[in-house]
Amino acid sequence: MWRPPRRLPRPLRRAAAGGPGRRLLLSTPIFYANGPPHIGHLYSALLADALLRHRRLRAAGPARLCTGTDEHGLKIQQAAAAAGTSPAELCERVSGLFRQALTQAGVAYTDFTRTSEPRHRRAVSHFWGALRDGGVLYKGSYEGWYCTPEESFLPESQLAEGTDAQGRPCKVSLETGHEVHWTKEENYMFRLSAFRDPLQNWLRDNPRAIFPDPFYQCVLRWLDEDLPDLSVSRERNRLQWGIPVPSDPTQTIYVWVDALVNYLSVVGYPESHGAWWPAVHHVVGKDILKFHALYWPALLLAAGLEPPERILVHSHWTVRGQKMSKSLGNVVDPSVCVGQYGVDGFRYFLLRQGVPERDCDYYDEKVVKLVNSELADALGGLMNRSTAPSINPSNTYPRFSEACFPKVLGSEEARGTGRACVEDYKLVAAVASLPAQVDSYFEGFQIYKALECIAQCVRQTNGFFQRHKPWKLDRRDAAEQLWLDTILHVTLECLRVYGTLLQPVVPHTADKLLSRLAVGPGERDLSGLTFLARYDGKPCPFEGRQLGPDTGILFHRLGKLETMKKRKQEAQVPDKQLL
Ligand code: ME8
Repeated sequence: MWRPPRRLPRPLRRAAAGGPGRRLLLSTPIFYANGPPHIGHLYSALLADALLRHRRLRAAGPARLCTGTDEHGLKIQQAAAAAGTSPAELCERVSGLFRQALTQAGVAYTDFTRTSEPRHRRAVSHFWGALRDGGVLYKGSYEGWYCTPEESFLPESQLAEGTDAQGRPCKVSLETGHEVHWTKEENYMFRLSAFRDPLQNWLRDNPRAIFPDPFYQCVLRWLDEDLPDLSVSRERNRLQWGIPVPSDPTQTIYVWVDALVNYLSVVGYPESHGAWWPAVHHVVGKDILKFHALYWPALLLAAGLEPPERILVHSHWTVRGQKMSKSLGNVVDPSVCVGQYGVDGFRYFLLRQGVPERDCDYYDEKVVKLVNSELADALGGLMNRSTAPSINPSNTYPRFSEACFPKVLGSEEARGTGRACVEDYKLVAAVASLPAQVDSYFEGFQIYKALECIAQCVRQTNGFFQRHKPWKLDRRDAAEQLWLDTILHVTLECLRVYGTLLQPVVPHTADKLLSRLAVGPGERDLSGLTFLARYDGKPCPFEGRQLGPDTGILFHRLGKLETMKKRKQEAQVPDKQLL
């Protein structure tokens, strides 16, 4: 019997995640082309997009973001039949909807793979050949409960009693509630059972390979349980819509093997993938963790390749406490939301409220409340107040006075001239440490925490502004003028840091803010980000600079829900109603 190596080759025992100059491939799942996109799909893509944008700002090395559509399998075949169209036509249409939804939400993907593309089919056939040559495939008679919506055989432990569409008793998937069907076929099997040790070794040597930690622990537990071999093909007479097994046209390659290989085909497998593989971080929902954390690394090892560097897992969005589903009619359409709340408004909401470790609930009122309070009022209000002509008539980045804001509170030199109070020093300390904090939260896949910290600092800055009431200071008095300028200087410095750090999440708003502050394109990256240099006795390149043109309100408050809902109805795209 075939046995995989007990230990992984040396290069596999590596530290997780990317140092400077390294390439990185970020991926989203490729989405099933059987129905239109919803906010869950967009959430995965936004997480990956924010990671990509953040990495680019750190100038951490070349990076790509791949996404796409998963177009083969029984699920698509049946959806096409039900819609009275061909699988190819259905996929063409749905794939276009995904592309459109991602583009509309500003997802800066560099690659979009459709599994029906010839380059992908070629990669899958080659990958199959590598598995076959590695001796990890065998033909066997397989029988079990198949769940078509999950495209997966399920063990008894994952089944429950339920009812079918006609109300008759049937077996259903415990996790998703979908009906399962007893299936008996001749299939090719993959010796997954032989990969327990290599997988355990991989995870032991790379404790940050699956993130956040609860999901890593979950995979370790799965590895202590039964690990049966995996059926990796279907009979062609049942499933025609897929890639045939090379040299056995009676079988179609299992859609999950086909789909997972997209991460390789996109980087030129089998010829040129070496430039990118295995420097890959997969962003996936918890529903497909097993496929990415068990099957995929095992398949890669069997094909002579290394497992991915990291798998970043997130939980699910529910809608008013319920699972999103077509049958409940509560699926939230991302393009409608983007139309309603704006690209940045909706991006901010999903990334600020989405917590990878636990499910999050969606409802419209929550978006309006959050976006209005944090983007429109707190951030936008601060920018508008601190740049208003009434308070800053010269429209310049004002000067900073060390006498008003001495390095040490209550220092001898500033006795009599120091105006800053304890809270102001706390603000400066908080903002000074913010970039490093945000960096580490992005690195730890906790973008929501990064945003929480920024929001907290914005609140503190508003407190600073409010506390010192610069609008009440008398410009005719030189000492007052100096303090007024200092208050504005500190506020604009804070805003410049927030604008820079928010670029990966709200790119348009951040651009507007930075442009208003006259921060040039070459001054917006994170590697060179300074804060309040003058406080540290260093020159500030912005001091005295003419501000950018006033382009109005930074972020418009969202209006009444009823008005927006009306707009939402008008925005329904007829094409989607067909699906
Ligand atoms: O599983 N909340 O595709 P899929 C958050 N084609 N994210 C959600 C979500 C929700 N309620 N629902 C879905 C497939 N997602 C396969 C993947 S990859 C090689 C093949 C997101 O269209 C989440 O990322 O069912 C989840 O893993 C993915 O969409 C599933 O998309």
